[in-house]
Amino acid sequence: PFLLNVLEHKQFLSGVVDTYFIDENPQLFQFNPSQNRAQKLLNYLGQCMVNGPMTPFATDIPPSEIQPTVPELPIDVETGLHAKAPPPGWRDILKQDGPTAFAKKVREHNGLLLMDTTFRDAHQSLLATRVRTYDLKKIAPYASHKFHNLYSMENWGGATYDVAMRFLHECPWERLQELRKRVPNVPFQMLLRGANAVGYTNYPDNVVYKFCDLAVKNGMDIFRVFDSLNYLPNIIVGMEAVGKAGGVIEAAISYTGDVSNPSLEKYNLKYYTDLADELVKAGTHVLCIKDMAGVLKPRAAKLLITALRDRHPDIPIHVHTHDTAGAGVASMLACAEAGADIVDVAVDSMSGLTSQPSMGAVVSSVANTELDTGIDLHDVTEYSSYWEQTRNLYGPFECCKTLKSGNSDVYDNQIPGGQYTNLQFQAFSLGLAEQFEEVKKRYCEANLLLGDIPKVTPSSKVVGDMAQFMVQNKLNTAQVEDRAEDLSLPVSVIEYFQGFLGEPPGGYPEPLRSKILGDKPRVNGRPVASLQPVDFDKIKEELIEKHGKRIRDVDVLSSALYPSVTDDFLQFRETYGPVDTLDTTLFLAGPKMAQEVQVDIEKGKTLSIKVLAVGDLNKNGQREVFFELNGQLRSVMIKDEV
Ligand code: 3PY
Ligand code: ZN
Repeated sequence: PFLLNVLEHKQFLSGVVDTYFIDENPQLFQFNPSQNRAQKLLNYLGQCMVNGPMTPFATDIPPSEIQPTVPELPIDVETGLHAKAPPPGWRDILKQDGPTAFAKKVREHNGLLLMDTTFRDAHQSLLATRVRTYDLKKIAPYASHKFHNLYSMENWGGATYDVAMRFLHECPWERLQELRKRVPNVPFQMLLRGANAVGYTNYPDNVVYKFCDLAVKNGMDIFRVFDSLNYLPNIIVGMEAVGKAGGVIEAAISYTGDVSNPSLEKYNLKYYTDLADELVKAGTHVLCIKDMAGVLKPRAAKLLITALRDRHPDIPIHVHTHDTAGAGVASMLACAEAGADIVDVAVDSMSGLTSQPSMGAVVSSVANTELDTGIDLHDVTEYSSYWEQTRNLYGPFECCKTLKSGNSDVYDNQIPGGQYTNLQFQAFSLGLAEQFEEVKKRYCEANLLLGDIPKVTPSSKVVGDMAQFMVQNKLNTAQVEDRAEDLSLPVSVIEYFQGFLGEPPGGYPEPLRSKILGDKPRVNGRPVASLQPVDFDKIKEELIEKHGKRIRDVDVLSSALYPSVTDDFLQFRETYGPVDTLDTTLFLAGPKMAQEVQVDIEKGKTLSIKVLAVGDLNKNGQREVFFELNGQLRSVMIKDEV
C-alpha cells in the first residue's frame, strides 16, 4: 500500500503543526483504498460458507431472502420529480432557537407529539437489537419526508452501541452519521444510562462528558437520561454532560410499582413528584416517565401525569412504555389526555408485545381531535410494510419464536421489555419452557430481597441474575436470607450491595446486606466520584499501536467504554473488510453456491460476487473457497472449524 511519509511523523500525528495547507486540500489525503477490501469480504463470505454464520443465531428461522421494497418519496409538485429536501421539522426549531426555546415550543404545541422508537427500542425489544445500519439507512429518507412532524426518532443508545460492534461488526458512530445525512429535519433521540453512558457500569465522568460531546457533534439531539436506581447524583452527571454538549436534556424517572394501588406505598405519587421536582430543579428541558416494563396502567397514567402536569405546567412531559401486557395504547392515550406532550410509539409491524404500542393505533385514535398528530395513517401503513419485510430478514433473532402474545403477568414481575424476551428465550433454549414460569416467580422475590428497586439496565440484570441463581440452586427467599453468608452469589448482586450502582431508593435491606458483604468494601454516595479520569491520549496510542494509524476519536471513546469489544471490532474490520455493505441476508447467512450477489462497497463501486466451489479439506484443516469476483477467479483459504 501507498503511504505518505508525513503520516509516519510523530509531530504531524500529534497535530502540533501548522496544517492550513492540509486542511484546505483534503483531496491530497484521499488514497486509493489500500488493502483489498474485496478480498477481505471474500474472506468473510468464505468463512460463512465453510463455518456457517459468523453471528450466532438465536432461533431456527432463517433470514428472508426477499429484500424489502423501499416506499417512494413524495413527488414535488413543481418539478414532478421525487422531492429532495424534506419539509422542515422540530430539528430546524432546535437548531435555530436552542434547547430551552425548543422545549417551550414543544410545550406550546397543540396536538400530541410522537417519538418513533422503531430504530432503537422496538428492535432492541423484539429482535435482540440486531437491526443493521444497512436497513435503517434505506428507510431513513422516507421517515424524514413523511414523518417530519415527529418530536423525535429514537435511533441510538441503550444496547445499540454494544450490539453494533459486538454482533453486527459495524461502528455505532457511522450509524449515527449515516442517518443524520439522510434525516436533517427530525430530532434524533438516544437513551443514555446516566453515569453508565451506553454501558453497564459507571464510568469516570470525563468519559460521560466526552461521549455526549461527540454524540452532539455527530448529530445527536435529545438525550433521555436515566439511572437504573433513580439515583439522582448519577442522573445529574448525565444531565450536566448533555447540557454542556449542547444537547436537549430529557431527564427520566424510571417508573415502577403502581401509583393507582394505595396499598403499594414505596413508589407512590409523592415519590414521583419529589423526584420530578429535583430533576426540574437540576435543569431538565423535558421530563420523561420511563415505564420500561410497561406497568403504567391507564388509570395510574392519568393520576401520575395529572399530578406532574399540575406541579410543572411549563415543562414538556414525555412518556415511554412497553406494550408487554397489551395496554400500551390505552395508557398512552390516558397520558395524552392528562396533559403529556409526547408519547412513544413504534411502527405497527414493529410494535406490540415487549415493544412500544402501535403508531397507527395511536395516530388513528386521536385523529380529528385536538390531540391530532398530523400524521397520515396511509404513510404509517407504507412505513409499516417496509418494516414488516425488514423484520423477516431478522428471523434468526425473532422474539415471536417464543413470545406469542401479550402477558399481563408483567404487572407482577415488572420485567423490562428487552429482558422479558431474553429470559424467556434462555429458558426455552435450555428446553425448559416451564422454567420461565419459575424464573418470573423468583424475579419477583429477588426484587424484594434486593429492596424492591426500579428494574432497568443494569439493575434489572442484578435482579435477573439473582432470580436465575435462586432457580438453579432451588432456593426461596427465606433460604437466601438464612444462608446469605455462605452462598456464592452472582458478582452483579455482590457489587450491587457494595454500592457500585449507586444507592437504591429507601436504602439497602438489612441484615441481608451485612450478611452478604461481611468485610467487603462498600461505596457510599456516587460510585465513581473517586475514580481517576480516563486518559484518552493513552488509549489512542495503544489503539494505534494495535490497529494502525486510522484510529479516530470515536474509536478511542468506544475503547474507553468497551475495551475488548472495540479491539475485536477493529480487528474484525481489518480482517473481513466492510461487512456493513453486505445486505442483511448475505451478512447473516452467507452466500449460496453459484448465486451471484452485488455489493456496493462505495458509491459507484459495485462488486459482483459468485461462489464457484468449496474445496476439500487439506492437511492443514483448511478449505479453499473459489469465487468469481467481477468476472475474475479468486480464492481464499479458510480454516474449517466445524
Ligand atoms: C436500555 O437501557 O437499553 C433500556 O432500554 C432500558 O429500558
Ligand atoms: Zn424501553
